[in-house]
Amino acid sequence: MKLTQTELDTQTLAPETLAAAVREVEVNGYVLFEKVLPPDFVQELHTAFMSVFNTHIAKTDTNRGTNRYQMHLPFTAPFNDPRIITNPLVLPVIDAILSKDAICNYFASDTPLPGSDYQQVHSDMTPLFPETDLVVPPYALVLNIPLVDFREDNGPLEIWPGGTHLQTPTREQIQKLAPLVPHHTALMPAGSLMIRDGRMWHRGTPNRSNEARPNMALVYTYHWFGTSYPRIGIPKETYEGLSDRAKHLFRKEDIGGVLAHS
Ligand SMILES: O=C(O)CCC(=O)C(=O)O
Repeated sequence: MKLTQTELDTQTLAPETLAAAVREVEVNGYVLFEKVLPPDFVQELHTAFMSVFNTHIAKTDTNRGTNRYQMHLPFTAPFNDPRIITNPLVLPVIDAILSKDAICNYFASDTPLPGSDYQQVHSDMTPLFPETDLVVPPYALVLNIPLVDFREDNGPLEIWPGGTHLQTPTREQIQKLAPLVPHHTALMPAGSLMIRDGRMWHRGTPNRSNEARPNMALVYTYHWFGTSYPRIGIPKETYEGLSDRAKHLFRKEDIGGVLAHS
C-alpha cells in the first residue's frame, strides 16, 4: 500500500487508509506500507544492527537453518526509537485489531546470510484451539521492518496471503498444501513496514547476494496471549523514559532485566 505524501508528512493514516489496512490484515493476512521510515534513520538502524549482529554471530551458532539467524535485539537506541516501537502508522492498525491494551512481547530480527537455504513454510503462531477447526480473529501481529531492500536475489520473505492465516493445518499439512496455494516473494524497499497476522504462512528464501539481509521483527498480541519467547530485558531507567503508550505496550516484559547481548 502506497501512503499519500500527506499521510507520510503528517505520519497519520487517513480514516479510509486505516480501514483498508485493517481489512487487508484481517482478510488477506498482511498489509505493507512501502518505504515509510526516513532513509537516514534506516541507515542508522542498519549500521547499529550489523555491529550487534556481527558480534553475536562471532560467538553463536546459526539457529534457523544454514547461515540464517534469529537474534533478539537489545532494547536500546536506535532499535527502541518511537518510530519503531510505537510507530504512528502502525499503532492505529494494532489498536483496531488487538485493542489499546495490546502488548509487545518480541523484539528481534531474522537475517539470512549468503548461502542460506529455503526454510520450511510455516506459521509463527500455534492455533489457539488446535483440536478444532475453529477460525478466530487475529490475536498476534508481526511487524517486519526490512533494513535493506528485499530483492529476488537476497533472500526475501516469501508469503502465502489470501487466507492461510484463517486455517489450522499442522506443519506437515502446510508442506503439502503450500505449493498448491498462491504465494509470492515480498519484495520491499528498506524502511517499509509490513504488518502481518502471525498465522499467515511464510518462509525465508536463499540469500544469493553477498550481503546480510536483516529484517526487524516485533510481535504485538492481545494482552492475554502467552508466548514462549524470553521476556524482553528493559533497563529500569530506559523503561521510565518511555512514553506512556510504550510503557503500556511493554508493561509485561522484564523491566530491570538484562538486555539481550549485553
Ligand atoms: O526471512 C525472514 O525474514 C523470516 C524468517 C522466518 O520466518 C523465521 O525464521 O521464522
